[in-house]
Amino acid sequence: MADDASNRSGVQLYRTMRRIRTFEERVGELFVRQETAGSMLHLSIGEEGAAVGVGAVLRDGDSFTTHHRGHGIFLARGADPNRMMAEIAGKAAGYCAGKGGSMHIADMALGHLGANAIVGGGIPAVVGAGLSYRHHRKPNVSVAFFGDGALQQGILYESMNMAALWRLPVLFVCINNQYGMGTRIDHAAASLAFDERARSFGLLGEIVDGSDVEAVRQAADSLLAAARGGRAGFLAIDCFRFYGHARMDKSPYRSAEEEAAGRARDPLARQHARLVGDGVASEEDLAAIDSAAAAEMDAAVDFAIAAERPEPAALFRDVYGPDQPPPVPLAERLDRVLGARR
Ligand SMILES: Cc1ncc(C[n+]2csc(CCOP(=O)(O)OP(=O)(O)O)c2C)c(N)n1
Ligand SMILES: [Mg+2]
Repeated sequence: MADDASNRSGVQLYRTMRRIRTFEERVGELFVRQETAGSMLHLSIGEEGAAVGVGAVLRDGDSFTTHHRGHGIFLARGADPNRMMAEIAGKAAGYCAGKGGSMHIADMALGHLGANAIVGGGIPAVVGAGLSYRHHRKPNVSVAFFGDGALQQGILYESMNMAALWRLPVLFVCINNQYGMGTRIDHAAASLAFDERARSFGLLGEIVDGSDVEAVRQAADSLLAAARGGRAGFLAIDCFRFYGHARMDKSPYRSAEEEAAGRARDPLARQHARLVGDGVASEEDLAAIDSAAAAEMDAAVDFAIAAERPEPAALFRDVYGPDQPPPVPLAERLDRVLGARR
């Protein structure tokens, strides 16, 4: 879906953001219905402008990694909501046959090199991907998406240095939602001029308002063009995590005023107002997009709940390398070890 003009149009940006938000609302419902495979779910509601603004200007064949809050990014790159929801439910029809879950989805066909739950953990992989593109003279870029928590991780700076030094087609995208768990960014970083940090490494560096999806798209477009030419870049997208860190977090560390101000920075509401105000779409047009997204994501929940669980025999499939002997299943090993005593 990636690089045609219609994918970049304002209405399409709105549609993708709505699909992401509705998907995540349904993930919340899946959790309440006790149908998710794990208890850790990180929703990116409020951050859709980041995922969609960058996702819309990536091309087929480009690659990316995400942090633990990556549902929206993968959807923006064309993920099938049925397979995603099934993965979150731990079902065999999921992207990783139910083994990855919410925080470890990957799909090489769509360029998703992997979500990673270790803060900063997905960043160095894009340097490797960028090196491979340069080596094989491919026109692609690789993008690392990570949270503001990774700004205080050394691996980011090792990766930024290498990408700049070797002139790799790489973009570092920090989704700054103001919080790393319960710690606000200004309690974690002495300077918030993250673009300057990047420039001091020899990268192009920018900060953009994540509540404005069109501004994110524009900033990402020019940084990606530079990255394809060997000038690596860094983009900090300023936004707000509407809800708690994970499902059980009610954000007791934030005041009601702060939450209200943050939620007023809603990328969907802003794009909605822009499209209607500019006469590009009517209220009815956008309501029709909203209902189509609701129907699509309701169907994804039904699909995930009805899907089959993986066979026990699939436990070790796709986990070990082809030249590694598969581990002996536990029951069999126990039988062997304890057999004599049974
Ligand atoms: C190296 C490491 N340290 C600590 C954690 C625990 N942890 C999980 S998420 C998180 C906060 C991450 O914040 P941020 O990077 O801003 O992403 P966000 O959750 O806001 O999207 C922390 C500290 C971890 N997963 N990995
Ligand atoms: Mg954060």
